[in-house]
Amino acid sequence: MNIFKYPVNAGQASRMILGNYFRDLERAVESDVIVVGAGPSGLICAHELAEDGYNVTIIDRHLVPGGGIWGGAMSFNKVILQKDTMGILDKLAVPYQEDEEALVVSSLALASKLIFALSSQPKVNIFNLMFAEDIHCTKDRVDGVVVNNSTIEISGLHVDPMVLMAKAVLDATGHDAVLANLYSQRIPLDIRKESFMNPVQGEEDVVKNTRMIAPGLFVSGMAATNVAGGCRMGPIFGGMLLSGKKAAQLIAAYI
Ligand code: 48F
Repeated sequence: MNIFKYPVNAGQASRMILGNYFRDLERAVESDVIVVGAGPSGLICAHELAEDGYNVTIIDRHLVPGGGIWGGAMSFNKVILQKDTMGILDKLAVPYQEDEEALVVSSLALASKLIFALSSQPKVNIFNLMFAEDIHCTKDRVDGVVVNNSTIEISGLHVDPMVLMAKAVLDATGHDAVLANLYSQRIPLDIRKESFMNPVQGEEDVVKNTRMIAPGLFVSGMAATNVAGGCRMGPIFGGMLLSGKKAAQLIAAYI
């Protein structure tokens, strides 16, 4: 007597995975917005845009989205947020504790709730293990991302990429500001590199520096800090969330 009344065989599983994955990937060929980098600022931006009805594709080069959230500070899995961000945490059902006039959050809870919120959004496609190796431009306007599989990047093999198109692209790649630097290699931008650690200043800087840096190309989070020369801020994450929210507003106004 079998335990499963509806057994799934290997061929079925392969067919369903391929069919469904490539259906999503084909949908992602034309999005409203592509977010490169699934750290806190990119995830929040994608979430806000999807809630406003935009089709969003997020790619991240790592196996697990979440960027720098998971590790907390020095691998101690807590992050700190300003009380001003309580509303965002409540909306995402992220649990927190108040301490010293700030909020203490499990980095595991914050990362997993954000990822869950996005993977449950029908307007969002998330592709992990996919990296941006270049940008697609039409007359200096960024309108796509050149992507490849991360395992190809790791192997060092020469395999040609593909292009995903969008009306706007967000560089949320963190400290490396990958897309801003790729753009600047062709059309120089004023990229200043991030400044010394100063969380109070850095948290203000990251939100203020979230902006469009070239037609169709926006920066958020540490990428915005890196471009504008703002201060580092370490394991305080309120600025990242507000940066993602601001990026979503700017992008929605642009497209
Ligand atoms: O660095 P990251 O978490 O981005 P963020 O939104 O947040 C910064 C904080 O985590 C923390 C901090 C808080 O005060 O300073 O550092 O600015 O996540 C960036 C994501 O981008 C991915 C990378 O794997 C990471 O998950 N990424 C980087 N380069 C590429 C990329 C690329 N070329 N293609 C795809 N993904």
